[in-house]
Amino acid sequence: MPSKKYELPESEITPKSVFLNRRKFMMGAAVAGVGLAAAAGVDRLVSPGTRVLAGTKLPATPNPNYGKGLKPTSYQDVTHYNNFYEFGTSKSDPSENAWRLKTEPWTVEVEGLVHKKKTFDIDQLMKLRPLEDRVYRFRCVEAWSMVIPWVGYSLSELIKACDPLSTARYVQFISVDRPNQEPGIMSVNIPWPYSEGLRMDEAMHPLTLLTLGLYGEALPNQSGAPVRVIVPWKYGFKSAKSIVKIRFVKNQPPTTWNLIAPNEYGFYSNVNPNVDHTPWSQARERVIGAPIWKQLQPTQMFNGYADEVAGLYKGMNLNTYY
Ligand SMILES: Nc1nc2c(c(=O)[nH]1)N[C@H]1C(S)=C(S)[C@@H](COP(=O)(O)O)O[C@H]1N2
Ligand SMILES: [Mo]
Repeated sequence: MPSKKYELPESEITPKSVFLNRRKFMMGAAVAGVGLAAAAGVDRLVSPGTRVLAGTKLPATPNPNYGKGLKPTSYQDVTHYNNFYEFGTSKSDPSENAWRLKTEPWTVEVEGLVHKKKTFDIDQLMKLRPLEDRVYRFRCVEAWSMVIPWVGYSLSELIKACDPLSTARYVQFISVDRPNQEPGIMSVNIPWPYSEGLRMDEAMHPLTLLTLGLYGEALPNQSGAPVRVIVPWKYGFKSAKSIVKIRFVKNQPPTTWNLIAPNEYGFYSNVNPNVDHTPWSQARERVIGAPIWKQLQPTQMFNGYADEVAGLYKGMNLNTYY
């Protein structure tokens, strides 16, 4: 019996193939790519980072409200084509280097304008709310996209548990900053620690996911272990990895890419085919791992989540608030 690691009795541990079949059953999703992912299980041994906490099966329940008709990108691509500048700027750097990050013990401090300032360890976060499997589109501002089966629950649950003051209008997320474990921090010249932020209503939106896993397992290091945020209607850089602080604030917080290039990367950074960010047009996206004739797809407004989130921006000019 595992001592903590979410106290799954052996009989309830779901092999990846079962996880995938269950999803197929739930949503009638196509499985071609998914079968490949299951077969690629051996590749996980390539990245030492995926062996720390990753691989721990999580007792998550599929949430059929998300991901209908989407086919997950292979586990191999999801975990070997990454952006995580703390480990270097190339797509393979995170899977090669992120094993250096010590993800246990880990705490997330909730601070700022809240009634209940709290420090959560990962075990507490795992148990705060029931874990869900949610399949989301994921869109990077570099004009590529994936479909990723995340594990977590709505960030709103954590926010409610901390009871923010009415003066808290924004939430800031701060990533871990350990030069001795994250080689990119010394070699990549951007303002560390990585910082991101959301308006309170965006953070409270049910789609915004406090993310602890993917493909039914605890997050591999290169994917932002042990905990990150996923905001599926925004460009990928809004989804901060390996977070150690959640801070409630009055004013719009500084965010990494906005500090680096404010003309290109706005605070909102909602996926929008009509607003370009040089050097990339955002009108189309390259679907990672798709067959060649389906690789180039039109970008969808709010990454396909317009029905859910367009109301958050009613009356705002999205060319100004990019
Ligand atoms: N701390 C931190 N978070 C980060 C980044 C980063 O460099 N550091 N990169 C962002 C970008 S640009 C993208 S596209 C996504 C990539 O997430 P993935 O590698 O899990 O697909 O993480 C985002 N979160
Ligand atoms: Mo990105």
